[in-house]
Amino acid sequence: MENNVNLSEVGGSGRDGRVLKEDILHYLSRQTGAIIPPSSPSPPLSPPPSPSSTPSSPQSSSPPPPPVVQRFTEDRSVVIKGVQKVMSRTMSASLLVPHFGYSDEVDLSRLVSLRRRLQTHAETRGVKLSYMPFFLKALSLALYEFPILNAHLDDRCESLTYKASHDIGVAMDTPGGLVVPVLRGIERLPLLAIAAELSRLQSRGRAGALGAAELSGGTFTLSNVGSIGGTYTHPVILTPEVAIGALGKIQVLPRFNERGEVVAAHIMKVSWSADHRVLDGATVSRFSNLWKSLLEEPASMILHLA
Ligand code: CO6
Repeated sequence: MENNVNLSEVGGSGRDGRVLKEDILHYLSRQTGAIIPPSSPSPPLSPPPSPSSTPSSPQSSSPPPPPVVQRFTEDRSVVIKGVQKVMSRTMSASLLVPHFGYSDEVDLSRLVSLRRRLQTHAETRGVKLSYMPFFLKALSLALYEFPILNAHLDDRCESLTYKASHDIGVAMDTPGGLVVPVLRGIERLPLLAIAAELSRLQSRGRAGALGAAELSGGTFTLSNVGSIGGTYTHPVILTPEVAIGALGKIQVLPRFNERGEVVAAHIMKVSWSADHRVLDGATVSRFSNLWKSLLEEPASMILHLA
């Protein structure tokens, strides 16, 4: 209960398959990517790396060692469970939705310099200010004008519920796999509070400690896969939501300024997917234009301060 572990997913090594404390510890260590203690009852997925390939134990200040590459010398089957099982279930349900995609590029040059200036202010308050809080705040402002994108559609496509609260799921890459914790009521939160909440959820995600309540009830999803790489993608809608956005890597690329000169611009691609049963391309294009304009002229967000 403390760690929100579903006991049916834990193999019991006790008498008659009873789940023991060490089974739970073993299960949690696998969720968090921690090293399984040698006393663990289950065998590892593949043979341990040879001593020559084992990285020496790092000093506390040194960067983490590169991940050990596991080479399989024979076929192995593993049971799909945990985060992967949830992903398989939700993504299969999503494919029943007729998706359409819409993409554009955003010039973040002004945002890059604004964030640089604000970062020190955030740090004095103990908060790490990444780009995500700006992307999320602009998203919330755009959803105010296009509430149909912040809605839930029932299975039979008979009822669309416009959601009052902007509860935004953020795709997160964790040692246990892809999870989507939800930042609730971001329409009411200032940038610093969004940044702090995102950091809190990231730490819980890294520790494999996110509970069902933090992982459900989103009204829209944003995936910043660009923090890893990529440009355009095709994100998959998390039902009952009706749209999702995915962001590519911010790249310095040549672009023309208003005087026709070539300048170095910070360009990010965005890809939206929307449910074509309730949304059309023109609506998503207008919504995307508004989100993009807020990020290209980030000072304009001040106009919307409560
Ligand atoms: N481009 C370039 N650099 C970036 C970007 C982009 N888009 N986004 C963040 N960053 C930088 C960021 O500024 C940090 O650098 P410093 O400021 O110098 O410290 C650095 O990357 C790390 O950022 P961090 O990940 O710590 O924080 P951030 O708030 O930007 O992102 C997060 C939080 C939870 C979104 C992120 O950590 C994460 O997990 N991203 C991966 C999400 C993912 O796996 N998505 C795939 C879902 S499946 O979408 C999908 C359709 C398919 C492809």
